[in-house]
Amino acid sequence: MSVLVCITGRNNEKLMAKLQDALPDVELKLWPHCDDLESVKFVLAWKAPQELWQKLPNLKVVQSFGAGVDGIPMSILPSGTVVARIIDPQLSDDMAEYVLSHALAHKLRHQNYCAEQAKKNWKPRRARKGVTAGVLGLGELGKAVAQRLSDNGFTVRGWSRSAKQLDDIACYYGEAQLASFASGLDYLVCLLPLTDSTHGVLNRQLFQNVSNDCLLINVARGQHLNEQDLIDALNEQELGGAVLDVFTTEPLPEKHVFWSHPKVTVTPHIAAVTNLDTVVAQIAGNIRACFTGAPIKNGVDVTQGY
Ligand code: NDP
Ligand code: OXD
Repeated sequence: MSVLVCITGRNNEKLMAKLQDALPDVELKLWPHCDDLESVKFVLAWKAPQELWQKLPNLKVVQSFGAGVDGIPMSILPSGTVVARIIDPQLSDDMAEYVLSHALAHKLRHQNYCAEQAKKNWKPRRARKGVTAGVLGLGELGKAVAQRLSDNGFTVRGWSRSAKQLDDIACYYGEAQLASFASGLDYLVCLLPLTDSTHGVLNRQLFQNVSNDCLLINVARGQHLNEQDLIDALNEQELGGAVLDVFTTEPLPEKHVFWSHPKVTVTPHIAAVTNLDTVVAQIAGNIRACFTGAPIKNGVDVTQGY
């Protein structure tokens, strides 16, 4: 059995060294240096090229290098392949901090004061009053974000696929409750996985339910957002602003309107970055489990796509 690491767009030297330290007896191959794809049973993947997946007839486990699994085309994997992802309290904590910091910055009008400073304008204003925040997705990250916002004085709602009961969070679920969930929100955070059902969920219809001063924070995937709907909603004062960490095309193209829109804050997909020190043991554990037939941890439901 062989293990293939196929992570593109980053330098994998440290990861390979740490994984090899954790698994001294295992031969790890790093894409594209693998001439025997037929023997591969375990793939650690992130932004793997599409052509790879067709060439792995004996695949048993795909481990995402991140929390999301949308880059793994589950429908074409050999039947029975287990797909696992990263679940890490540090990732949830980082995400909660990112969202809270941007929500507070909007409340306290930090961006306005930066713009006023550039013009040498002394223009004091009160903080924004609205504190109702809604989190789309109440999974590992969404729950942590909802709790952090609630702990910091926000009134929080959450929306998920199945019904939930959480302390301090008003829980909504399913399509039928989406409009009530969104009604009058001052902050709208997206932490849904990208699936056929969530693609394009951040659209004009949803924006028309929230308050006109609402801050959208998209930290899930770029494809959740209808970009033109966002620009129209911002330009027509239907939304107060947007913080975007994820984009349909990453890196965000130089000419993209988001870079210079006065109501948009762009960050380069850094809201919660997979931490080598905390995840290597988790990944190595799943590689060992694949060898021994033990249960794989943090598997997703391949029929639901998350
Ligand atoms: P989880 O799988 O733990 O949670 C997903 C949540 O979304 C669940 O509450 C689920 O509902 C809900 N959901 C799924 N489909 C629907 C639907 N059709 N309608 C309503 N709710 C739905 O995911 P995580 O919290 O771990 O991660 C969320 C996403 O965050 C990742 O998929 C990834 O894209 C993104 N991410 C971004 C990062 C960044 O740096 N920007 C870093 C890490 C992740 P239910 O509970 O009922 O199943
Ligand atoms: C992830 C991400 O899914 O970084 O982990 O986006």
